[in-house]
Amino acid sequence: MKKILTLALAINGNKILLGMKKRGFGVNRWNGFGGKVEHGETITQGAKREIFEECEIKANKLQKRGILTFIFEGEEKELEVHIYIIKKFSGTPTETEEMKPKWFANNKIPFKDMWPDDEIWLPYFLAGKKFVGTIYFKDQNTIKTHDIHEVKKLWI
Ligand code: 8OG
Repeated sequence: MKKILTLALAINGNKILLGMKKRGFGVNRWNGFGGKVEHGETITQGAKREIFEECEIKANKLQKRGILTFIFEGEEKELEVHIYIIKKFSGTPTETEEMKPKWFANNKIPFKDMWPDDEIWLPYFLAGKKFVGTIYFKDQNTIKTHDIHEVKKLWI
């Protein structure tokens, strides 16, 4: 069973916008904004809806940068996460019930309080590259293996 999710991050100069997840999957970790795509919406529409729900900014321009599949040992579900950069937005990132947004300098990204895979793919993201790959988790804190590589184009 495969679930489609979104994840969106904004960059401003040498800063990146993350949010502290206050509840649910990935609680107490800094992450981009996103969640499950709902029936009847496109993946990009789902990304925009989640960004607004989680930090009250309106994403006017998104660009897809990566597609990662997360597989957890012993679990049937697979997560296919579509990763976007928010190229233009209006409004001010605002704390909601789900996320507390904060800008971080690119050289002070709080990796120890993030999903362990972020250290692997964020360098591609920050370098403006597109990427695809699969991450196999032993549990939510431990990666077993991974295979991520740069691509010239994303087809979906
Ligand atoms: O709707 P929900 O809060 O469950 O969505 C989960 C969010 O977390 C969604 O934006 C996708 C994101 N996410 C995962 N796994 C991972 C991961 O391993 N790393 C990062 N950075 N984000 C993840 O579901």
